[in-house]
Amino acid sequence: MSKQQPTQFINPETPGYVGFANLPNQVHRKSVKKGFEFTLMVVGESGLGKSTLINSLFLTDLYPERVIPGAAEKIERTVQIEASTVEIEERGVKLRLTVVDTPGYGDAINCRDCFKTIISYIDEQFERYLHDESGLNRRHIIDNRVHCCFYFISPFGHGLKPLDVAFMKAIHNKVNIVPVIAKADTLTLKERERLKKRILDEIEEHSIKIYHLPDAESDEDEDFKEQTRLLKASIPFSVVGSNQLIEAKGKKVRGRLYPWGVVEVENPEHNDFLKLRTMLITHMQDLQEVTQDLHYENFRSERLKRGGRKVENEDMNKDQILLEKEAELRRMQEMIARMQAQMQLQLQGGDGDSGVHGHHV
Ligand SMILES: Nc1nc2c(ncn2[C@@H]2O[C@H](COP(=O)(O)OP(=O)(O)OP(=O)(O)O)[C@@H](O)[C@H]2O)c(=O)[nH]1
Ligand SMILES: [Mg+2]
Repeated sequence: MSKQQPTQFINPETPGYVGFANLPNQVHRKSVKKGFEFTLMVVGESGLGKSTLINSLFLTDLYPERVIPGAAEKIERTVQIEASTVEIEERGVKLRLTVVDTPGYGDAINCRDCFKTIISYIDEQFERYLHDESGLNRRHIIDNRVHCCFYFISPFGHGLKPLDVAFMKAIHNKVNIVPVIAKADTLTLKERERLKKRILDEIEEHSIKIYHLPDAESDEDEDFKEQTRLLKASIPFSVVGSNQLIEAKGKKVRGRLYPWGVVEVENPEHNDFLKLRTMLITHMQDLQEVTQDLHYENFRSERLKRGGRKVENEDMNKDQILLEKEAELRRMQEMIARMQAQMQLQLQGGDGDSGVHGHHV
């Protein structure tokens, strides 16, 4: 890792300071005035630390003085989709952040069901937005569309699993995927680099579309350009999460205590957690724009093609269509049988001395 990284990704002020108020320097003032509405989702195999990470990411971290209900030290297995919304204000800039935690899937081969609820959730938010957008009160639509999805990849495998490939492909036209390697503390630096490369190769090989950070505009300052380059080079971010505050170097830090030392979550030398958060904050607006211009547009045009039929009922519709087709086929077969019978009758009746002797049907 390069020597400059710590200064670039370290939290500048209090531990609870995220830094999105600095956005005016980097993004348009317009959306800063309006405030941001942003939804982040986490998806991946069970036990990879999704719930732990999102707790570290914003919900508890942001309010060190407040007790957040549900953010207990020990996180239980997530069993249903849970969306929590926090409204944060930093230096007059408002952010309404929703974090959608999803139940991790297991090793079962038939995981279509767990895919389905997550995909339906994404579609439902599009659906709701479309509905609100075509309503009368268009000025005050609450945007709950999923703007970004952290896809958790196991550090224990040798790359992507078939399920990862299938899942990412199932959602890549609906949401901005940011791949992350979970539990990076279980990997050596060499192993991390190898796994990162492998995952990127496999993403390419399987034509999985992940979110691409746009290059910094030429008029941005050099620091921001350098930051963007570093962020790009870090994908897939390898992260560590923890809900424990540990004494290290005389202060309390979020970390994981091992016999040989402490892995600090917010130490860029230890893992990419801060890079991931910086990426999210500095690219919040771009993630929103891609959601609107690409994913939502996809959804909308699909809906129009279906003549307004709901996308969320896709599978149900497929079954229904199949049933209808079968019924139609049966009707046609019956019709053909009737026509054949009639032709036979005509043949026998109209051409009496042709010597055809058949039974009347
Ligand atoms: N080594 C290590 N363990 C972690 C890390 N993050 C979380 N864990 C541990 O992994 C276990 C599972 O964490 P969870 O956050 O519940 O995982 P999850 O992905 O939300 O799991 P499901 O809710 O079942 O999908 C817990 O015991 C965590 O303490 C990490 O970065 N490194
Ligand atoms: Mg969980």
